[in-house]
Amino acid sequence: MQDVAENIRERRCKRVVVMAGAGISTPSGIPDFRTCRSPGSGLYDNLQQYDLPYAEAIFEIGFFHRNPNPFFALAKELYPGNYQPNLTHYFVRLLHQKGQLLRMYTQNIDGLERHQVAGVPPEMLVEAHGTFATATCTSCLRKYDGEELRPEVMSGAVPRCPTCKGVVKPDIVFFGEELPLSFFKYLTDFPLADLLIVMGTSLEVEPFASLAGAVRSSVPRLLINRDLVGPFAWGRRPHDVTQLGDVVTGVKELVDALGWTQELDALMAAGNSEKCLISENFKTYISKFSWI
Ligand code: CNA
Repeated sequence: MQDVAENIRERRCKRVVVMAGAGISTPSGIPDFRTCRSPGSGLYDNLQQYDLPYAEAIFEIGFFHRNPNPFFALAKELYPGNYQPNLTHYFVRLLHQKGQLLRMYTQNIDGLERHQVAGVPPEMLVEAHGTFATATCTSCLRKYDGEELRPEVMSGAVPRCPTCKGVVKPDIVFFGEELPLSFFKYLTDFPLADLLIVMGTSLEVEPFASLAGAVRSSVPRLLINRDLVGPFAWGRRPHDVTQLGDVVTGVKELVDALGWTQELDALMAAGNSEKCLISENFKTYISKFSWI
């Protein structure tokens, strides 16, 4: 870890690729699939009432066409605005601000990395499994902004296209659907990368998982995760580094070793106060209508 930190600090690594999964958002309060599978998790318990044959059915396109209700129960929970980014998301933004991020590849659909949230610009981010920010009618293919669906999703209804009455599906990639074109940026990014950071993922979902093997064999790969996963468990390379345990603690250690702690704290504080300012402005705006 110290060597990795030194390489970043001394700017020997200037094309860092980050691969992330649900584990970076559990500290923000969003359960990952593992937690979802275990009874006792709020999300899992919520989904029980929908009688899913198995947890992953919620992301199967065939199941969705038969019964979209469980997916929209999850969508209501995960819709942008319900959760806040944590230190791991801001670390990626800081890496970008330092000019050392080549790209972040995330499997997450919570949007916490995004420009409007943790501040990773769109061109730096590949949301490999899609996003709630846009949506498409499953019948006439009309495009929608995610915000247009918010009232229906939040009221627990299945959003319908006003034109054809088809179900409008957020642009989340379901099992059995094509990955977004942006995913294929990996073809040029990974051979260029000089460091790969993998965090908060079980590396079980393909084709995303295989990207971990797409960097050159001389390139160091750093895993920050609760457990050993993918090639870190079965195909270690000489330059691989693993930091096992809580992801926030692991990233914090890296940030401390980099000497970036103050900058990261400032970035997070600014992010939080921006949100407070927005909500204060909103409160002021709303108070003007208090006579209603
Ligand atoms: P996963 O299969 O649930 O694996 C998560 C990994 O993160 C596991 O190895 C955990 O041990 C590890 N982990 C969880 N919390 C922590 C923590 N605090 N510190 C360290 N390690 C931790 O999730 P993947 O992302 O690998 O699987 C891909 C699926 C999950 C994608 O298709 C996602 O769309 C889907 N998913 C996304 C979200 C989200 O957007 N936040 C939530 C749940 C599921």
